[in-house]
Amino acid sequence: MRLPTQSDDQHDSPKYTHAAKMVVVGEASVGKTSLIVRYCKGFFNPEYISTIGVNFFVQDVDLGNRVLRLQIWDTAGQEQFGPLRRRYYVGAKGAVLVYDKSDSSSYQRLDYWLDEIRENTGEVPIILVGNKADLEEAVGYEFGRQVAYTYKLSFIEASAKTGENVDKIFTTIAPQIIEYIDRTSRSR
Ligand SMILES: Nc1nc2c(ncn2[C@@H]2O[C@H](COP(=O)(O)OP(=O)(O)O)[C@@H](O)[C@H]2O)c(=O)[nH]1
Ligand SMILES: [Mg+2]
Repeated sequence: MRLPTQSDDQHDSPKYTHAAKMVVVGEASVGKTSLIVRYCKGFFNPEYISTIGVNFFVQDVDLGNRVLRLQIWDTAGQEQFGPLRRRYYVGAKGAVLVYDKSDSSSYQRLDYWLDEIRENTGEVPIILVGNKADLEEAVGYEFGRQVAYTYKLSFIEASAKTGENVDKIFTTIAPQIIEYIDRTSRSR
């Protein structure tokens, strides 16, 4: 038997080159927690997810030449409490804004969420996500794309249930966050 050594340890956790906090926001029940759990844990389980209630997950995003250690913050049921939520944004270097493609009411609240993100984080990169792509759609691709174009956001449609495009959300925003960190730390 061989005892574990420090080099085993390093092998298990690849070195990251950057680290950042990122928030996931949007109306209640659009699938924010489901997307985070799908990405970080690799499964979709509605019953378990509703009871998690943790504040954040840590996940390394491997971009080949760089690795971003993301601290992904979930609102954990705080969607309704505007003033309390301000603290949640402190230090965030990126945001995922989620709406539910199968429910137009969440789409109609996007400018409210965009205002809140911008007010609390400034010009951090944001990716807009139309979730629940596996269901019958109420909000077409063009509608999401138009909001993204107007506000200069990245845009993707995904499904936490099937896993479609979920990794792509994070591999799309990660290089933008790295670029944002490098740019803002140089200018200080
Ligand atoms: N069909 C489908 N249901 C989803 C998807 N993502 C989340 N849900 C369901 O939508 C409900 C709300 O999801 P949840 O992750 O708790 O939303 P949150 O309030 O934004 O965190 C749950 O019943 C989920 O199982 C998806 O991509 N497809
Ligand atoms: Mg949630």
